[in-house]
Amino acid sequence: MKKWLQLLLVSLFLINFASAQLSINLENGELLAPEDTNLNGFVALDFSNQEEEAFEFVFSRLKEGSKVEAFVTASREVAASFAEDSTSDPRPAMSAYLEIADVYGGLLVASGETGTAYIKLEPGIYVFEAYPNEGGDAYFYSVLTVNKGETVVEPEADLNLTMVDHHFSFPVSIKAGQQRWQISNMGEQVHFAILFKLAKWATADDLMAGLEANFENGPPPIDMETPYTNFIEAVGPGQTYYADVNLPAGNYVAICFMPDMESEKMHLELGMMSMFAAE
Ligand SMILES: [Cu+2]
Repeated sequence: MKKWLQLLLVSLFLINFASAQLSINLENGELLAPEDTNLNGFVALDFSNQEEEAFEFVFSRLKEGSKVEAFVTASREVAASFAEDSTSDPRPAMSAYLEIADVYGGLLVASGETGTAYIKLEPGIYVFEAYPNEGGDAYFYSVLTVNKGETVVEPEADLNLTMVDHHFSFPVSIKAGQQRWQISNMGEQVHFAILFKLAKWATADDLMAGLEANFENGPPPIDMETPYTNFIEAVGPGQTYYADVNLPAGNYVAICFMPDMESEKMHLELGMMSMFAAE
C-alpha cells in the first residue's frame, strides 16, 4: 500500500475514534449541540460555558410517547417550584416531570470553562437543558435524537458513588484534583448534591447552623474562593452517569436538598448528608 494512503487511512481512523464524544457549547445566548448521533453507551459530552455566569447542564431522556413541548413545560414548572420566592410544593411538579422523562445527571460549569460528563445514550430522544446556577430567567435546551449504532467503551472511574434513599456512599477521604466519578442512584427517588467546601475554620456543624439561619448568622462557613465546587446534578432512580470532577484539597460536605416524596421533609433531614476530605 502506498505510504500516503496508509497515513490517510490511519488519520481517518483516528478522527473517527477521537469523535466518540459530543460537544455542547453555550455561547452568545445560544446552546449549540448536535441534533442526532449514532453513538451509544456512555458517550463523553463536553460542555463549554462561554457565558458570564456558571450554568447547570442537565440531561434527560423522554419516555416513550412523550413530547418535547410537554417536557419543557414540566421542567420549567419544577424550576419555578424550586425558585427562592416560590411558596408552592415542588412535589406535584416533580411527579409530573417524572411521568414524561427520566433525568440522567449533569454538570455545573463555571464561566469560561468546559466540563465533561458521560451519559448513557440509547436509541431515543434526549434533551439537554442549561440554566444559570444563581437563578434567573435564562433557559436553553436542545434536543438530541440517538439512533442505534456503535457502543463506546465504558469509562473507568476513580470513585464509585452510590446514592440511595437517603444516603451517600462517600468514603471518609478521596483524592483531590482531577478524578472521574461514577455516580449511581440506587434509590427510588431523584437525588442530587451540592458539595460545600468548608472554610478552613469551619465544621459541618457550622454549615448546618449557617444553613438554618440562611447564612445571616455570620460569615458563611464556606470557602468563598472556590464557590463553584462540584455539584451532582439530579439523577433519577436506577440511573448511572460519570463526571470528571476537580476538587481542591479541603473538607467537604455533600447535601441532598430534594424534597422527600413521602413526607414533608427534605432528604437532608432524613440523613442525606455526608462529610469527606479531599487530600
Ligand atoms: Cu436525595
